[in-house]
Amino acid sequence: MHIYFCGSIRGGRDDVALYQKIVKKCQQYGTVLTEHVSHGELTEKGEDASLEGDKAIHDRDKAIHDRDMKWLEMSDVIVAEVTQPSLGVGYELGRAVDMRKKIFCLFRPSSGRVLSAMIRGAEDGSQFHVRDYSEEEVERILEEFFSSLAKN
Ligand code: 6IA
Repeated sequence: MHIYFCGSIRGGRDDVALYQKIVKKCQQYGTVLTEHVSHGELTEKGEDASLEGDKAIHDRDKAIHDRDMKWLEMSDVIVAEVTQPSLGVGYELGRAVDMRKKIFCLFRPSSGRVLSAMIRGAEDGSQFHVRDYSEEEVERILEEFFSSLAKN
């Protein structure tokens, strides 16, 4: 199984340790195409943009976008940690809905945030799922999700 993990990068890296936990758990069930999203050394700024020209930045970002869209097409399941708001994650989820992919969003109410209505409201009981959780239960919740997939 190919799994596409979504987590905030330029939206902020506060939850990167949790992304690592999620990716590690997902790897028990398949190949995580976007493992780098959980890498601690990937910061929201990335390479020093001041050393690059506009064209270089555009070319690099286009390459990232196009590669990610290819991976999204290839994936069987999308797992997204959506607590830290991220334009990129929202975009990926919208594209994944359009591709009719199976989507599992994880949100932590303990963050004090309120999840976007465009994510919460996309829940449809079959392809798009949103699950509120706390960090201690993340592994169990992923186990439940992947075993429910095996039954369908
Ligand atoms: O808007 P965000 O950056 O928070 O979007 C994060 C989401 O977009 C993740 O789920 C990734 O799949 C995707 N994404 C965004 N940036 C990258 C990236 N490099 N490499 C791969 N996927 C990405 C950005 C490096 C940059 C900080 C120099």
